[in-house]
Amino acid sequence: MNEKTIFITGASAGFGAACARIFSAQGNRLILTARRSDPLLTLQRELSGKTEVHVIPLDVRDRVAVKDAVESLPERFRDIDVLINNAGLALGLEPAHKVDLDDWETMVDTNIKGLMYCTRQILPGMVARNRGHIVNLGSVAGSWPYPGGNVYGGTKAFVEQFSLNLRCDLLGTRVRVTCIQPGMAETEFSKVRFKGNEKMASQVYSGTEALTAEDIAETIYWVINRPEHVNINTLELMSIDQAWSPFAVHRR
Ligand code: NDP
Ligand code: 8X3
Repeated sequence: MNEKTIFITGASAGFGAACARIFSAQGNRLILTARRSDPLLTLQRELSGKTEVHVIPLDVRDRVAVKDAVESLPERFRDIDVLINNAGLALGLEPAHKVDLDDWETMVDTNIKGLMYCTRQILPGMVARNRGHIVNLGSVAGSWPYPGGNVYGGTKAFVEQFSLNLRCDLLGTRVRVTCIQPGMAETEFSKVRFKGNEKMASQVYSGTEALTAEDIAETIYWVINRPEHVNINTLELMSIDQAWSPFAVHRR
């Protein structure tokens, strides 16, 4: 693959950090963003022998900050070839009538609006150059309902449909769009969902061989490295230890 400039949101942990590592190996230029700057700087030090890394502390919920971040990129990082819209989170697993409304709002602001802001800011350059690839992190939660999935699953259903609709708008260009839909993967995801409760987080993966961040990064690597006329629309993957359950039935 030719060298690319890759903009990753949520690169301070999990899938985003794993993507940074796998793409650094090809000598791609990386723009790493997330709210926490310390892990980004650590990653920059780790990868700087392999490739050029530009770090931007960025909260994707801040529309003005997203615009400033993209507009003030150094010259060498300006022509973004790949946008990995990965920043996202689930908060809580409560039934809808008990959730904290702030949690719902944070998920909508991050998983939907943040992804929209980054896409709208970076896509025009891709269209003008007639090349590019946007990879959006959806989830199995966007297709398959589960108790407590309420707004998190709703945001990921948005990500899938938005990705497909982008392809409709981009028909006739060489800009590709892919929605990756992982199942259970062991990262900081559950620690965030359970607000720092490590015990509850570890129970999610206990006794299973969950997907890893590297599994997702390798999948994204594969998707991006298909021949340029091939667009992977959606790609769902799960651990061998995860599947669906029968319909739940309430009996009186
Ligand atoms: P992690 O919690 O390990 O990483 C999430 C990343 O998102 C962190 O780098 C975090 O950085 C960043 N982030 C969160 N909020 C913001 C924000 N407002 N602005 C910028 N960055 C933000 O989770 P994963 O790596 O597992 O998750 C990555 C994506 O994959 C998410 O969209 C998630 O919904 C999705 N996903 C995860 C699955 C899983 O089981 N793990 C399965 C399916 C999908 P910081 O806190 O520094 O801002
Ligand atoms: C994360 C996977 O099953 O916890 O998107 O919703 S799940």
